[in-house]
Amino acid sequence: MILIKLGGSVITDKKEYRKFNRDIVARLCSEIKDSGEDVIVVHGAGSFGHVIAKKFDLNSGYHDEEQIAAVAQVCYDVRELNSMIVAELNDARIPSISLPPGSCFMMDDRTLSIGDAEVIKAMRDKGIMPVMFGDVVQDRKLGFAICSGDQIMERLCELYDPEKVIFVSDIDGLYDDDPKKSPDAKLYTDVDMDILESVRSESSVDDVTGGVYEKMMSMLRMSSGDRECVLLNGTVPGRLRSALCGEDIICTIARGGIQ
Ligand code: IP8
Repeated sequence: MILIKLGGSVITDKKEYRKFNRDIVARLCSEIKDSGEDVIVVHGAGSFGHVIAKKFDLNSGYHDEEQIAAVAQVCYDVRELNSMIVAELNDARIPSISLPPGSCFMMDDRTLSIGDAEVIKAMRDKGIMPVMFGDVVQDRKLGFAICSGDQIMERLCELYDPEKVIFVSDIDGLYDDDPKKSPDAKLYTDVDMDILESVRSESSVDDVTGGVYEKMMSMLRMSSGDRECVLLNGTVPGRLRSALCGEDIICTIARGGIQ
């Protein structure tokens, strides 16, 4: 089984509140179907989640009555995004059902627990893909907290021990500088813990690599043993299908886990 996260930067326009990239998602779903691989898809929230979550400081947990309406709005928005993605998966003949983490699971001080995976397993046994996504989840300590798609990927990795993990974004992989601003930025084809620490220490790239750093750490945690964790550009047609089929592509591969 291969675990795939469709990142918010590729499925939405992160600059515009609730802008869905339907054509790209439809193509990515066809690429998954064409590969013939058994997969589980998770997706991020993009502009359906981050805009309001940031405005109302939802990741700090409950501290203000005004946040409650914002929690409900974000949950509504990410469920709408999820419905559109599930529709595209079903259109591509990948039978799929929405599984909102915020409606099924709890967090404890920002850590998601999928204690009982029976529903996930029951769906998969019938050839149906449960589709989870970045959501606001009730938290025993904080009231509520943001659960990222990356954290769901890590839990699914523990449950399913996938042969490969793929993160689909809108950049070719991890760079030593922001590729959208610096045309000379160098792409890292392989990343281990040492390389990641050196990228972090370059002060000129802190904003961009701040987000990517967390993602790469999460990828490294999932890359223990023989398992490769791949970060690739889903805006380029064919790359996801090639990665699923084991072909060489432009990407960054995390290896070796975290020592
Ligand atoms: O896009 C964030 O999930 P991510 C979830 O996977 C929300 O980081 C609600 C902002």
